[in-house]
Amino acid sequence: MKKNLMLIPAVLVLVFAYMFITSDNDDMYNAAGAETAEETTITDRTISVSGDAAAVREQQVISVSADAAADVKITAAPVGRAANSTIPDEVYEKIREQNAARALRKLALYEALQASSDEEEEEAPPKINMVVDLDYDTDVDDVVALRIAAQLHRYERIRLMGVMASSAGEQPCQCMHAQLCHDGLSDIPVGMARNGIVTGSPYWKVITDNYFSMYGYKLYDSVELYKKAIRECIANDEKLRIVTTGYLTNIEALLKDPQGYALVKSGVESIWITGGVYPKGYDHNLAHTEEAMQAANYVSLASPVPLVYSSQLSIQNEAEDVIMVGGMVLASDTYQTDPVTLSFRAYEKRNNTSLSSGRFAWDPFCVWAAGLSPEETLTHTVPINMTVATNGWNEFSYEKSANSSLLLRDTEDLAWYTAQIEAWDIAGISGYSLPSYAFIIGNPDYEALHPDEEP
Ligand SMILES: [Ca+2]
Repeated sequence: MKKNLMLIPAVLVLVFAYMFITSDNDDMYNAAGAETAEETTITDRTISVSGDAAAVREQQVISVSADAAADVKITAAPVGRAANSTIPDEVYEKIREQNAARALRKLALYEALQASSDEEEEEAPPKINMVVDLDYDTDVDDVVALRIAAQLHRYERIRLMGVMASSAGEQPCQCMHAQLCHDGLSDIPVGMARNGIVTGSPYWKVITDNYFSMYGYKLYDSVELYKKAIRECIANDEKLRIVTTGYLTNIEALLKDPQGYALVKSGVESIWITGGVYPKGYDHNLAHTEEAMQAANYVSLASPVPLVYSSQLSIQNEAEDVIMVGGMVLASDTYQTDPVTLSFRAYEKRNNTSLSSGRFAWDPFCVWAAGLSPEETLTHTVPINMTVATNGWNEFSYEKSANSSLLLRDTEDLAWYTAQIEAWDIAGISGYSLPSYAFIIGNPDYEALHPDEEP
């Protein structure tokens, strides 16, 4: 079981790596004849399309339909692009062409999967209903975390039912929507903080300027969006998993809402919280302001459902080496137009620093671990209680019967975690050069490195 689950990300990466590597020299899949800015018709088609092809939807920025036996129509979904976009026309055109070619490859893959699914019946892993609640402001690990959530949704491992901002105002909401537009997920609803914490951001403007579109933009009050998502889960006889990478102010407001507490109790499976220093220390998310501290304490004491804390231990070992992510995006983003790249460059400029080897993986690690199985992410939990003292220091204390738990890694091989998370960061995102994919293939195989760990 463990072996099979661990194979999933490896297979996923290999499939996409293979598709990208083989595509560029393969005329069979090349798009031809861009008729309008938004539409490309494939005329030189040599793959066969089954009757279900009309239902196939390229999940990134393309929809695919077969309206005649001989033609496949590729339609680019509207990608936000403000008048003051800094990304040149020819770059957009190249990205669109790559998307069209990728859509055809996806059709081929879809058919191959259809054919193979008749032969062997593999049980699909359960899809997790998820809302991700980000501060998405000063630091860039939130941008990578949102990318991971989008990717897990695109690859049907989670159902991303909404993203929330815990920093105040509509700006972070517009920016998150802009990033989701780039990733082809403009229909994901966005929740604005009711009692958000006022911050600023080096990257809100550049991502919003380039990718914001009103298309699909659905802005809610965060508490209302939480309630909507939970009610939807309950109606389907399912539960919601909440993941936070910022302040807990939205969750506090939800628990204090007249219907919120009961809804959480009956419709939320767990709340995963990025934050905390083990065994004790100062953490930004839990203590940045008086409101943040109060929210952290309130949620830790009042939550009727289990909390899972992803503390600094998740990404850092005893030697204080840290799991870094995002570096591969920077290195392989051919046109330097990915929202992750834009945010990293803006952060570098503001802080006069270099992020070429990535940024600390605090937020992405938590989303990644919450979206996959412990077997796939090599993680486990131990029961724990958490409180925040008036001086802002949090403290974790082990208690066998605690309702909450601390997320821990199974191994100190930090490079393995970086490679896994980065594979999700860039899999199937257009505009990426080949070396990054070759690099992923070249990563050491975990089981080969740890032959004794398998039973
Ligand atoms: Ca954050």
